[in-house]
Amino acid sequence: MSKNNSNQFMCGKYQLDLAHPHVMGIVNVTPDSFSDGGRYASTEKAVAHAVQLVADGAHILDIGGESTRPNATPVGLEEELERVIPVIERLAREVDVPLSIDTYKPQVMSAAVKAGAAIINDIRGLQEPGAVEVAAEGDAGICIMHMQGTPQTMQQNPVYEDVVQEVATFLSERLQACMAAGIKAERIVLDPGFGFGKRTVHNLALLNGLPDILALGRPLLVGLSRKSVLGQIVGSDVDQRLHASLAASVISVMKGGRIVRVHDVKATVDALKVVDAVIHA
Ligand code: 9MG
Repeated sequence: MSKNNSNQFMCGKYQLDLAHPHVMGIVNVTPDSFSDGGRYASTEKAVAHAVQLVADGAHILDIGGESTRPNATPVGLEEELERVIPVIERLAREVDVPLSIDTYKPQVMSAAVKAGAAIINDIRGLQEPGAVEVAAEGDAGICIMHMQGTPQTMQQNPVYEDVVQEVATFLSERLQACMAAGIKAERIVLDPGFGFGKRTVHNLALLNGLPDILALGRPLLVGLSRKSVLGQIVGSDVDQRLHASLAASVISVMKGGRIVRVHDVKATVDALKVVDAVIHA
């Protein structure tokens, strides 16, 4: 145990010491409509990608079957289960890092945990009916994220009077609700939800305000990788945002973030080794 218990993150059979930054690699499981192999091919592709991310140094893998991009088309329950469960079952056998399920649907959370997921990453902060109860049943870690609106509406007209205060209040209320349902604080990390119902000005205020959110007492997960806020600052397309994403990860950790959710694992791991060395010098 480290001296500071608030840095410990309990997730299934894992205990992560978030005194050191951790990199969460993104694994999107989306069907490859151009492949003859159909479902099998998309499972194989996702598993191979995930195994590579672990080889690149990922400490956690986040597996999602429904895009959370603005205006993304929602995916039905059965389709989402068919996408993510075979991937989680395979990875639970093939890698030894915590697997996170990116979903807001309680049925997917439940099936994913049975299949071997150790973390539930919910962009809706466990607000769907039944979600808190499912999360409370087992010992999975939980990521509670803030979002204004839904992925279909969130970027239409996000408005805040004080974005840092409002996000902190929401996360504090959801933290209390989870703890009231029996989920121990050690199982919870908080996430301001960059890009989810936020304009550039809101995202930048939140990045500067991470210490205020950290004051809620739980470690912070931050996801800025390749997001449009970086594109707006740098003026680059989504596939040209590596350098901006690295800068965002470094700043996030310097400001108190402890898990960064990224596409480019190898480069991020190296960059954060430098940050970690400075923090602990
Ligand atoms: C699924 N997903 C996409 N972006 C994310 C972010 O910033 N945080 C978390 N927790 N999940 C995200």
